[in-house]
Amino acid sequence: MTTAEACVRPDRPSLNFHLQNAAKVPDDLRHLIMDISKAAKMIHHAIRTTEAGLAGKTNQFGEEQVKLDVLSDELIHEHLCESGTVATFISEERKDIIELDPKGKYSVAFDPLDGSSLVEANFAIGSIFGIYKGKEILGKKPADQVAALYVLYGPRTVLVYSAGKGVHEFILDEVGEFVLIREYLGIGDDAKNYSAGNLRAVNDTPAYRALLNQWLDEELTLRYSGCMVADVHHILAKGQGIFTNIGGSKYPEGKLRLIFECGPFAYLIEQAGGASSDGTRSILQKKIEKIDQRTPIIVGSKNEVRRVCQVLGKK
Ligand code: AFP
Repeated sequence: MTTAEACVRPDRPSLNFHLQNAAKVPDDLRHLIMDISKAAKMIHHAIRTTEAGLAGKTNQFGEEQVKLDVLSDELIHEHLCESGTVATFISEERKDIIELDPKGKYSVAFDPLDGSSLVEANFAIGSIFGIYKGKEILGKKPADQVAALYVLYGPRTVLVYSAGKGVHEFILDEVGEFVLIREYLGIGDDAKNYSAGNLRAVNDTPAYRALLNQWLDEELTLRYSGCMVADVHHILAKGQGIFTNIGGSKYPEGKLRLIFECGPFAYLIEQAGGASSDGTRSILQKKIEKIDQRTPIIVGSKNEVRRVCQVLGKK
């Protein structure tokens, strides 16, 4: 005799279980996210075992690459190949769009190691991924992402994803599994913490200086590490906060790139009930024109994003 038994939800659901049963993503997208998570486990290990020296190469933007940048990029490349679901990918460490599998349903944009200049200081660093349907990312908007995720390699390694049904956080446990620690992360409308990047811009953008003074006067708490993954994760973890990286003379559009950093974070933050803006409209609605496109970004608690846009608008 055979009896049918439904799978019960484990106390600590794995990423795979969650993707299948809570987010209910299509199987091929689940495989892709699981393969990305495998690459992240390798990067987690590499960070702990690789000497933090320079690789002596430069990336497409002429920036020096550290060994871990190169390694992380290669590990992700290998795992995207293995997934058999990826038509093309774009990495912040490469200058071209890479074609993988013509039958692949998805395209992936990623920053393999955000905050790599912090490696030698042993600060938290991360990897960021935006996943799109189809072969093309250029011409689309970050709103077209079908999923976005990041992995934060800090004192603990966590993975945070959204596939359009809330934002969920997993921790890498002692047996190498990503297990759920928090589901449906939410962001309150008001910010108590601020995280202000590209501060060199205050010299030629008086409104940015005015904004900083306002935060100082109001005694908001500064939380800024120099790694966007860690700084935006702080907002999601605390359920409030504001992150800015806006333009000045050195980086007229701010320092951060639409496709690799701002797009995925705008998707995650808006999924959690927060807001994103370039000063005038949601980051999710910006057309992706080129690989190295930068954009000013203001993300986090809704009321604070609105207020920052107003202050910055008064140039
Ligand atoms: P690196 O990957 O070169 O370390 O840059 C990290 C980063 O792109 C981003 O994660 C930070 O938010 C930003 O740079 C910080 O730069 P500034 O504080 O100079 O604006």
